[in-house]
Amino acid sequence: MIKMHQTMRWYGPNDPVSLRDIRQAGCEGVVTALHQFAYGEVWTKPEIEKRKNLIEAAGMTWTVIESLPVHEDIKKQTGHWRQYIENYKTSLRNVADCGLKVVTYNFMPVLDWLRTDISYEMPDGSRALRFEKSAFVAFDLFLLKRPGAEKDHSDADIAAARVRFAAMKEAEKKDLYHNLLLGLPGCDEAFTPQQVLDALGGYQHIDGKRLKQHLFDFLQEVVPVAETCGLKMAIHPDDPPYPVLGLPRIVSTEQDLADLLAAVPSPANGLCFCTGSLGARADNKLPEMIRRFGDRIHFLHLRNTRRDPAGNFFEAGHLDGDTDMAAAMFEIVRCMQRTGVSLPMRPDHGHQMLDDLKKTTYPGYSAIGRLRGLAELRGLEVGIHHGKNYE
Ligand code: DNO
Repeated sequence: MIKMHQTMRWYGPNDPVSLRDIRQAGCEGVVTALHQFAYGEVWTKPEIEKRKNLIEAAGMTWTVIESLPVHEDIKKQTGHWRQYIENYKTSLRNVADCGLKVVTYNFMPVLDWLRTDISYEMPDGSRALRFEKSAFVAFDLFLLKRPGAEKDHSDADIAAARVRFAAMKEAEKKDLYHNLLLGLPGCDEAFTPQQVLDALGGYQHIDGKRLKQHLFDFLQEVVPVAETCGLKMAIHPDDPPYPVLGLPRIVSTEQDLADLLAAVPSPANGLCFCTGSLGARADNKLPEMIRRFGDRIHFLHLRNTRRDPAGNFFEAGHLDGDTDMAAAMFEIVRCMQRTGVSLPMRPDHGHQMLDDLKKTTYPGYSAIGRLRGLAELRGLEVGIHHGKNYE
């Protein structure tokens, strides 16, 4: 019986959640990245080894790199993009030489993820991440003041955002602005609206079709290197999975996934299947997608969201929310028995709860909520194995 390989994300030695915590949660592996390197820089072998040794000394393996970031120049094909692709290849060779096997990355322009609220109170007092449509539209129109933003929102959404914004206190506006920019690289700094507008402006002439071509060009370059050195690439989907702030998004739907897998058909060109990101769209049927793409899934982020008709969603408990996690897990279990591959997984995010309510951790990455998620998912998997009905 093949089971998932359980991991948690670790942000490195400064993460308030320690390797020991992760080990005690029952993890066999860790997902981490060398955040000390700027985007586009080559990851050097001594630094990779150093991180690997730390993890192994704690009794686990460095199972997945998340992320080896793709420089904005590569996404836009501007500036030094060719050099950055060469650097990326060198980093791939270096991590492979150090024994690593799976590399996660994304191709989202400018912002990696977007939430309006990182401390949304659940009925039981725990806290979750949330995306609230009106607050987001208010940010776009009234805080960022993005030129042409009105064109991207319906009249009804603009009217709702106006009402929402009028009722906001200054502190709430400040939090909203801060939260929405947390997905920017180097988000510890304070970005001025002009800096953000400049970054967005870099994509003014890049529509979805063109960005997709840029992704395929990137894949054509790096996947053969990954394949030769025994690495699997795992692209993370867009979060949320639709265009935002006038930016194209191209890894959002079943068709997008099919396109990028077909563009470079090597098994080294695969997916980080994030049920939380993909599940924020009602038209993504996750169990069917796992069944279809199973052979090319190299990493699993398991998380759930609850959507509403107004376009809001919050991160629900791992077994709650709109994704039927049991059905998704059933397909994962089936896929692994068929391929014989133990897929690395991590419980993606978790509610801030219990003692963690007093601590400051990376948004979504407190220990106890993730431990709860992992325990629930692990139990679900064992239950499905016990049923032993993979058909
Ligand atoms: C958020 C994460 C993403 C993810 C990257 C992968 O919590 O899932 O930031 O790490 O998109 O490149």
